[in-house]
Amino acid sequence: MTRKLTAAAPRFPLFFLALLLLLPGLNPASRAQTPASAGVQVSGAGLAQPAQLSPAQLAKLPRLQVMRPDHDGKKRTYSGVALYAVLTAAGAKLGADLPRKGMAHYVQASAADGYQAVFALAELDPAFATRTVLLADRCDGQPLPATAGPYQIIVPDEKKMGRCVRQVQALRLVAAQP
Ligand SMILES: Nc1nc2c(c(=O)[nH]1)N[C@H]1C(S)=C(S)[C@@H](COP(=O)(O)O)O[C@H]1N2
Ligand SMILES: [Mo]
Repeated sequence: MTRKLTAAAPRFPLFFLALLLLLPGLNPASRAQTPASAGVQVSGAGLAQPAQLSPAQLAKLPRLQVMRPDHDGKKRTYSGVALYAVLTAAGAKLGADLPRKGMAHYVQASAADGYQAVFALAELDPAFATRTVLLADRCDGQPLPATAGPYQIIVPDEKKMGRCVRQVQALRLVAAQP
């Protein structure tokens, strides 16, 4: 009888702790990052305050297609919106509205797993670039797999895929420091 009680007692606090972790606000794992379904956050230089673009807001931007091989060399057609259009939709001041015409600004993209890549702002600006860097949400007509989506940056003609950031959560506009 006594044995039974001592064995059960330590389980109780653990049970309640497990219950508390089910509450999203108290669970460190769910607080660490915005859920992917929340869309994409745009912040930094040129913005009065950070903007959280919802999937519905992103869906309203003009859609474009980009063809490139995937990591296995298979030719794929990605579709989505221009990364530059995402910045504009967030209300970011860009180009000539930035110090030094934005020539020393870059966009730092961050993913759910902490992976990051940067793009010079001019690389994304249609007034400069001859290619479109995409915030894709579809590949060959299908929504991106959970491991890549809901949003992946697609750089059309780059030989390696290192800057094709999967599971993009945030874009930050940064001015290079002198
Ligand atoms: N979020 C995230 N995106 C990422 C990476 C990563 O580690 N995390 N690796 C990059 C690299 S180095 C490559 S080659 C491709 C690989 O894409 P794949 O895993 O879809 O083949 O994703 C790129 N995007
Ligand atoms: Mo890579």
